[in-house]
Amino acid sequence: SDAPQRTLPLHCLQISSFTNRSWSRTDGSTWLGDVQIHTWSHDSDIIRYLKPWAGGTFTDQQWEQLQHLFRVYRSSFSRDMQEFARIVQADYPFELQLFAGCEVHPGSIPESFIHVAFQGSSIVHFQGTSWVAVPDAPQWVGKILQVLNHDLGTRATVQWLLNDTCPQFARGVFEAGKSELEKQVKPEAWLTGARTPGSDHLLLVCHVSGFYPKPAWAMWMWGGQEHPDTQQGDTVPNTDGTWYLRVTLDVAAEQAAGLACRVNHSSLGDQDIILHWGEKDLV
Ligand code: ELG
Repeated sequence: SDAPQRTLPLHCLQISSFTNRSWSRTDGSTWLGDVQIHTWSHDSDIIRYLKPWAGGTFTDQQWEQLQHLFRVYRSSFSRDMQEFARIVQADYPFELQLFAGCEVHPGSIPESFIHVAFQGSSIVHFQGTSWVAVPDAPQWVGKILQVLNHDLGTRATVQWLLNDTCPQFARGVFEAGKSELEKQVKPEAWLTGARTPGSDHLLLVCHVSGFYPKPAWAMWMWGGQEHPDTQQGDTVPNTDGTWYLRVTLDVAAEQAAGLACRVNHSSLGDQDIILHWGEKDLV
């Protein structure tokens, strides 16, 4: 029997900015989990690989067919949206965002989607065989969908992209990039602290950086217990594909001694990093 195959969601983002009746630009990107694998610039005719394995298991011919499809799509999309903007008398500038992708689950059918947003709000998605307006979409969206859903050729192509191409590509690109996608990179951690002006408090910061994958855990500890006043930061990207996290603690200066920061990440196993606060960490 086939072993359950773990994969990652494949996501495509498209941003189209319409400045006036004659000028627009469309840019795109493809992501496998949190790793960007393609970029599609307005300035370029081709979808560019950001990873050597970004073609997945597609043949050059399959990839060339898709490049052609998306070239035609991009110019058709700009032309069609300018035409729709004229029909519904939309105000410039406006922005359309497309969020599309699929997720392949072991042992069940793949889930695919396309969501379209206008000026940052969801208006339309593709469901089954046609475009559908979201429940609270503006009135004019219905008018446009009548036209869009009339194009059976495009609807068939969208179904093919969602149901066949996307899952097939997602499986292949995950296989091709597996070793990089499943890499484990250990974090570095360090402490800084500063006096809070006008009080006898210290703001202590525990920095955790350079780790992959994204999930990480860090806590200020006091007497072997998690300090309840620990403030969790967001995990934000570094420029090299790794992640950065910080946790902070606001304490009275005399309570700082004896504090430590504890860090855990999948790359560390059960070897947590523990850093003890010291006067030397004051900046
Ligand atoms: N069709 C040419 O987004 C999201 C990926 C869609 C890929 C579609 C690829 C097919 C395509 O390029 C355009 O169609 C002609 O040529 C085709 C063969 O190349 C067929 O023969 C087809 O029958 C024929 O008509 C077509 O122009 C299409 O409309 C391009 C744009 C598709 C699209 N529409 C869309 C826009 C969907 C939902 C929501 C919105 C935004 C509405 C808000 C407006 C202000």
